[in-house]
Amino acid sequence: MKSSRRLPITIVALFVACSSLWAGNTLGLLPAPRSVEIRQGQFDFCADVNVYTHDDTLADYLSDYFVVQRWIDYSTSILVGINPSLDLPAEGYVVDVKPEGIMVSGVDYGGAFNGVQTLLQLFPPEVYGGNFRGECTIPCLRITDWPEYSYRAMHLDVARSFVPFEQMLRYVDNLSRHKINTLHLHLVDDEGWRVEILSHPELTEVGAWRGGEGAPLHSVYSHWGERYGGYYTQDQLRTLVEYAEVRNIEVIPEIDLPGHSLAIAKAHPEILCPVEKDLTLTAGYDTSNVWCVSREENYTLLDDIFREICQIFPSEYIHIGGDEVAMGSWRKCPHCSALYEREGYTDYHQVEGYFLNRVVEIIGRYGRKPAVWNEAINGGNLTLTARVHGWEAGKIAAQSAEKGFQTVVMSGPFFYFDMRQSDDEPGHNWAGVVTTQKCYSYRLAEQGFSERAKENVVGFSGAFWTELLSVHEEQNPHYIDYQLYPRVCALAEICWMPESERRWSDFEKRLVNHHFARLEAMNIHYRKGKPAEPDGKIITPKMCCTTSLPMRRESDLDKISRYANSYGVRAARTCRSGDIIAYEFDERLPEGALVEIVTGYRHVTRGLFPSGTVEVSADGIDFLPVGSLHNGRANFVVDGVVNYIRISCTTTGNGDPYVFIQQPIIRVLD
Ligand code: TNX
Repeated sequence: MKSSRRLPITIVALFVACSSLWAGNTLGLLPAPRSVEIRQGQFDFCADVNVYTHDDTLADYLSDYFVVQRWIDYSTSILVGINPSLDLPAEGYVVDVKPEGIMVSGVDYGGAFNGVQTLLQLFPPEVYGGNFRGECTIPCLRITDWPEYSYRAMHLDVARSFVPFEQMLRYVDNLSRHKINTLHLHLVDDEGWRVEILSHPELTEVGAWRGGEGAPLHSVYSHWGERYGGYYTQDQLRTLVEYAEVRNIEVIPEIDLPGHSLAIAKAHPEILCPVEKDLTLTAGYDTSNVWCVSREENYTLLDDIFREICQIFPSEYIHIGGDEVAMGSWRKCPHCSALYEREGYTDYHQVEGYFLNRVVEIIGRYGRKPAVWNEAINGGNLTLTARVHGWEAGKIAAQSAEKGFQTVVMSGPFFYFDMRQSDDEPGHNWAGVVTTQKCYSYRLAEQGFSERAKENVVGFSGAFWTELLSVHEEQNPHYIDYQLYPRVCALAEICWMPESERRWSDFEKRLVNHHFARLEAMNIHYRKGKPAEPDGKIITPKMCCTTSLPMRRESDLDKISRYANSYGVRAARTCRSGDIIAYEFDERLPEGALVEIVTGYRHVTRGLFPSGTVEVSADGIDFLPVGSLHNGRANFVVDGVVNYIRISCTTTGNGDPYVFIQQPIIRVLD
């Protein structure tokens, strides 16, 4: 919700806007504050400056950065306090710098915390190294500031890739430095159940791990054939909640329902609809992931789960999912289709609405409100108390707000930081290339929001889905930082600054000239710019691609043979051990050429050969191994006569009912 209390200073808004833009640039504050008045003189900071705050939590937090006194006396020159009588909206603060000292006052805890973040930005970046002992001068000034939106979030998917606990704390810490105040924690999905539920230990015993001997959950995305996963104990999650609270961040847990539930279904297959399944295309692996709506015992299990979730997380809202539900099983289920008839529904989205309303009732018993993904409102029967997260492209978020739902804007093409940042970089691609500038450019009216709908926007959220994290971390242990920063900086400002005052050119100057040095000092491995192209040039020698796999359309293989489909083409079933993909060239490949072999999608490691060998041959009879597949891929350098390349699969099943076939990329140095 927009900050409702308006300050008397709106009369001088124009002056304030100008001074804020100007001063923002000199000081490089990010997000830019509402108003900065620069005054005569300066405050000299040196090693014996003492900091005092009456708030013990803040004192602990500040002691990471400064020498903090536990008493106040004549030597105190930086004072941080909470003053509820300040005439400021929630989370607002004032920073007053005078020659004799600095006063940071927040209207509430969040305000004081935000003020501290601004204070830190007035120091040289080394302040982020901790225990700052340097000398510096800070110009006398008065900053008055408050956020435009009360919901300023980043999301983190810990299901697809397991994010170690310590890394999660670091994630929170760095967000808090950007005045982000919410962590939306996506705790469970098809690929993992990551929260300990004491009354149901089987959920993590089975659902927290995938791959390895006899595991009910198959390998996916990375670590093929190995046991991979992990979960958080309730104690850890409570520690996270406290750690985040100190940093003015609320953790909102998400249990994604009724779809995306393969991990729990592996522990409790009875939660699924009792329908016949044809598993030939997946070599026997059942990927059904939607809860049966009509099975009453399901709601008892859900009650057990949410009772504990609500004990761990004190947040007002609990996210209950609602996205991408494959409704086919409900149509086939005798009980769910009977429910459909009985309720007089006209659309299966209403069945989803029914299920989610039951879950709303459950969390309501524990005093909580529901948050959902935007599809949840498609049936028209979901309770209006739900807060809706608009993630799909286009006018989806606007429609939710127009219908009267409190709405969080997290539209994929602007705020999905799992998307790539240029064509050739790692990342998802379904929402296009998401640059920092693209994120910064989001404007509500341009995205279909009416004045009325704007009133229902509670804020913005970036998303970080982690299908690709565990794969890319192998090469780049700083993949999270690379994907988040500086896009989070843009998000932070969108959440903080009124839309009418945002200027990309001004933001970019502050980012590059001031904030990059801070990110550096925070030890964030942010993206510094477009990476260099690989050396050499790509050639497309005449070739014919064949496979032992049945194709959906035989003609698709011709496209691969002509290097005419860089997206890949789809075979009609999963892989089996012994499957072959082969490329036969008219002429031998140039000596020294670098060949990149990919099975599966290009950007996403799915639909691939989980393991296999790559061999080459001069005559198509005698083959020599040149590599084995890792995450469905292999590279080799042409050494000798190569007229044939053959990829042989050594695993049956890849979790999907298909394999994607790609053209090889052959690169020669100039
Ligand atoms: C869509 S966003 C999803 C996620 C994926 C994401 C990848 C949403 C509610 N569903 O399950 O991880 O795209 O970008």
